[in-house]
Amino acid sequence: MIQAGVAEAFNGQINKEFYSYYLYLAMATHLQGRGLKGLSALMRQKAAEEQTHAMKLFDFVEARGGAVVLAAIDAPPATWDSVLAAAEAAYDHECFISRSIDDLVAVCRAANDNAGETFLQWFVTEQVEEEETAQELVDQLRLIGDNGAALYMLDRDLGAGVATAAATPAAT
Ligand code: OFO
Repeated sequence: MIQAGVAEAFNGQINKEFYSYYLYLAMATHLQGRGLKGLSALMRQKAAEEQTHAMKLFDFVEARGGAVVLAAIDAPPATWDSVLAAAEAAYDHECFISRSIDDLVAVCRAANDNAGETFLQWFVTEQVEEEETAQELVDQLRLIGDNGAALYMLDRDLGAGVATAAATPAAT
């Protein structure tokens, strides 16, 4: 049985993951509106991942007899000044989520909740990858600068990558 205070902290993280879902969806539609279909598809893919993160936490709280309480999800921004600004916002958000996961691990440790702490290790590892991929996109966009042709090619390549990933069955 999960302790009430630990469940409350997990509920806070569930809300943040759903906010992440909203944030990436907002970026997806913003980028679609700028004609960047590949980047938009990448953000949609990330949004879908965030939904699975939220549901992993949701299922964990339920499995341990805790109460899942869904709070209101804040509205994300609707626009960004540039593609780079959106990518930087995504990177900053992932760093924020990493700190939040660390805080949640600390809550589990303080409550001597070994199941919670062990479960969260997946998220700790996932955040390393999430920060890295977000940083890579920022780096690529900084290199591209104002070069429209290079942005076109990056967008095309990212779109192809998302399509390939969608067509490839997940490893079991
Ligand atoms: Fe973007 O990461 Fe969830 O946790």
